Amino acid sequence: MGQNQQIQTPDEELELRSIYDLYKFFITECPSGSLYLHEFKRMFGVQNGTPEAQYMDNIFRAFDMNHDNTMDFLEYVAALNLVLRGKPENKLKWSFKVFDGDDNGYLDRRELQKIVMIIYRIKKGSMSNEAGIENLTPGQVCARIFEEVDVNNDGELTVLEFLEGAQRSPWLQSFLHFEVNPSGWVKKYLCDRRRSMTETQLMIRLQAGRY
Ligand SMILES: [Ca+2]
Ligand SMILES: [Ca+2]
Ligand SMILES: [Ca+2]
Repeated sequence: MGQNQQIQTPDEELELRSIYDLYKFFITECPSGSLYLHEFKRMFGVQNGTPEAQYMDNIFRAFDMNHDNTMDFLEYVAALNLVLRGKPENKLKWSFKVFDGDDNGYLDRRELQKIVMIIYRIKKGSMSNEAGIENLTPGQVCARIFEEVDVNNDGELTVLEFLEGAQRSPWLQSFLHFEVNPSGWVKKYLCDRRRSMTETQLMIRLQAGRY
């Protein structure tokens, strides 16, 4: 007997539910339909001047696909869908986009070193053994990534080199898994929001036109 019905794991259900919630939150936080960087940071409770804020700068730029310095609803949902539900390859493409500070399609040492340093600051004191990077400086992490991934040795990584390198290198996989976890931020944000506002309160505010 064939099973035509797709079975969802509890995690997948949670993710679908999260995306639905994010639709609602976007509408309430951002009724104009466009979100600026400072609003994006405020939404996730990130303070200016912190390493998290620097990371958010890169994330925001990756979301803003048409480069108009605002994030619209479709960009927001497309990116979150990728972050929360994307295949591993798409998640890697996303990481590449976040790392590629000037968005020119190439990741150079300066860009990589900058993002690795930000990640180190965010994770300060909690570098674990799982990624095997606990004894490496950001410079050493950066050098090792280039050593493993930059196959044509031209000092820049293309998306293809990055994807193939991550497939070949368990070390890089564990590093990326360890540090690139925006879905964790999203889930934390949703939890905080659920705590601070019940669905009923949300509906009342919406109906009252307070957003
Ligand atoms: Ca945009
Ligand atoms: Ca670049
Ligand atoms: Ca290269």
